[in-house]
Amino acid sequence: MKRLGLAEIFCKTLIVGLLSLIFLLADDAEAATYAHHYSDFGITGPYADSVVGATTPFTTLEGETGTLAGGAVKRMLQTIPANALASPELEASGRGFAELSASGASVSWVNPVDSANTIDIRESIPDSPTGGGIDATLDLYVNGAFNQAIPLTSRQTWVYDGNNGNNNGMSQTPSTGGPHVFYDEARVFFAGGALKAGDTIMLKKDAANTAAFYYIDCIDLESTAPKARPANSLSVADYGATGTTTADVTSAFNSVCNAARSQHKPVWIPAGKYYVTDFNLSSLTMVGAGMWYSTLVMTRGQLQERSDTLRDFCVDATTIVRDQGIGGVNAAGDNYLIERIWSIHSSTAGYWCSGNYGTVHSCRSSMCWGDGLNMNNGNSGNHGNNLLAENNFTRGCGDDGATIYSDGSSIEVVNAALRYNTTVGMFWANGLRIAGGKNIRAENNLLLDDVKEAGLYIGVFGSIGNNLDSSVISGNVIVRCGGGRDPAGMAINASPGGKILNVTITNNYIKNAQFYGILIGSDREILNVTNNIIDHPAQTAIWIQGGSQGTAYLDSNQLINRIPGKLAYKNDAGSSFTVTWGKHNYGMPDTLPVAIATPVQGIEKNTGLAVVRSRNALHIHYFMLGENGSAKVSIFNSSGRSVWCSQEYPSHKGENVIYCSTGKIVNGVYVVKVASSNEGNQNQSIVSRVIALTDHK
Ligand SMILES: [Ca+2]
Repeated sequence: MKRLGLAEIFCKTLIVGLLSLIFLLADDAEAATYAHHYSDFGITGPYADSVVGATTPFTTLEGETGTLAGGAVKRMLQTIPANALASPELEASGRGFAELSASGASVSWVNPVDSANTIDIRESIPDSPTGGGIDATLDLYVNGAFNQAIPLTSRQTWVYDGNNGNNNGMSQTPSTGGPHVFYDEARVFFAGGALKAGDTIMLKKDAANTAAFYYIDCIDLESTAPKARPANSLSVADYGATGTTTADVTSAFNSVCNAARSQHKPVWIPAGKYYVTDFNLSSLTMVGAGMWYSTLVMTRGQLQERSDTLRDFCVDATTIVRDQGIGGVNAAGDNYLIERIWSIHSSTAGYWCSGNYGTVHSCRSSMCWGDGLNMNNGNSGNHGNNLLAENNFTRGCGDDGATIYSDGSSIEVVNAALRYNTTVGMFWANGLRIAGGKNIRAENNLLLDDVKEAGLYIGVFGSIGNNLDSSVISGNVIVRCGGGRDPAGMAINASPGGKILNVTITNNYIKNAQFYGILIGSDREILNVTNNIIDHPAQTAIWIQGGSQGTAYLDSNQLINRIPGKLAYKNDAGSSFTVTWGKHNYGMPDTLPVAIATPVQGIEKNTGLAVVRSRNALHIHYFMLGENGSAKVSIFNSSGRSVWCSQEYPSHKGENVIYCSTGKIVNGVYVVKVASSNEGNQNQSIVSRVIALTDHK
């Protein structure tokens, strides 16, 4: 069997992705500056330089990696809260932040971005005692000199779920209990102009900064410039909207849109802030001066996009809880493009998109109470064909970060893709979710720090969704994900009756899953799971829940950095879920507990000795009980002659591993023996196992 190399697969994916990226960015004069690579997550080898997630024009610096002074405290997630649902650490990017509570406490960084003129601060300040939030400032210094006081608010954070397990509670009353949604973002320009690379940025709690605490999760730094007005455009300023007051200018937007539609001209939104309710936006192009410059503040309704092009502005909303139907972009129709829009504080999805040939590209969603972006078939008879969400960035939203959703009351979603998107810290649902459809793809997405559910979820939308008929999940990187509601880096699950068919899961990297690496739990699945890496899961790497039905083929997957005592694989569904193992898995399933008939002193009787073969080596795992000591491994052929033996290795309590190159060992049957002794114990313990080496070509 020819094994398709990881590098080959990643390169193909990357080339396809980059070609489409270049095409879509052809008119973008603003160069993207920041991309994650697989090497950022400890992936080595020929594909370490491949891009994953969104390439963004901003660079993120974490609060917990800043320089602390004046009594500032670095707070990292130490233990997962008992319910694994909410804490300031759990909701933080990187699971950590800098706390500024003491007067004079500060966090600072060296600016890496040349000509940085904007900063977006992800932060948390306290709620008011009776709920509803407070306002406060935080002082910003540049190179040690006071630069500006940044206004912050907690009016759109701090809701309470009552500790009832619902986990999306929206009570504004602190006495309800179960606080969550701690972080908002403050977006400002640097007063006094752009910073140079190498300048020092400091956030400091001075006497004038009256909040009891400031949790600084991270900052985004960016160099941006206003975009030019398109030729032949109609400006909303000429129809009565100045962008300088909080007066409602919906009528001006209706007027300019009607005129633009009849004259076949684009609408121009000059820099400014415009307070609007839903207006008649359809079949036209609307562009702004950039997402940092032109802002629509939605006080009622959503942007109802129908076969339009929307580009280069921000849609903010005044919502304080979920499901008020305010804010965000609601897209349908044909051939639409939503590009470089920033959706903030919408009460539902940042982007809710159905129709034909719709694209959401290089957009951002922040603090939306619903999905960051949702590509779907609408509800009640709509459809979704050839939908693409690419290179988008979502942080701190309240449902799925990026999702494809096929509602059973509509025509099934066909040909939809999520690729090169980044999601960070979704506070309720999954980082990325595939919920039904046909020819669905999730490729090269970066999914970080999901709070309550899985980093990447594959399934069907509740009891009302279409089956997932075919899907490819490839090249995604999932880090520190899985929570109390769905405890896995990757979860594959559907409600009873839903079917998950023909899913290929390949080349994904699941690192530091907070519970399980991959969780399978459904009543009908057909899975092909190959070339994935599960790195240091907190629990079992692959767990098939009781009651699951289906089949899975697993080959060339790797489990690395397994925590001693945790299982590689567990099938609680028994014969109702059939797993077929290929020959090239590493770390599984052969590291399953190997029963040793007789209790053996010095080596744990229930785990004993396990041998895993990779392409060129044997990985000989053995377990020490009680105390540290030493061990020596020998391999004998079927005639009893030693063909290899190790040195006497110092060995520690728990799991140890010794590697033996198999380059000079021909195929055949061998006996592997480990002789061990604890410190101070002269009695050696010996366990052995018979293995068969066969050709791996
Ligand atoms: Ca952080």
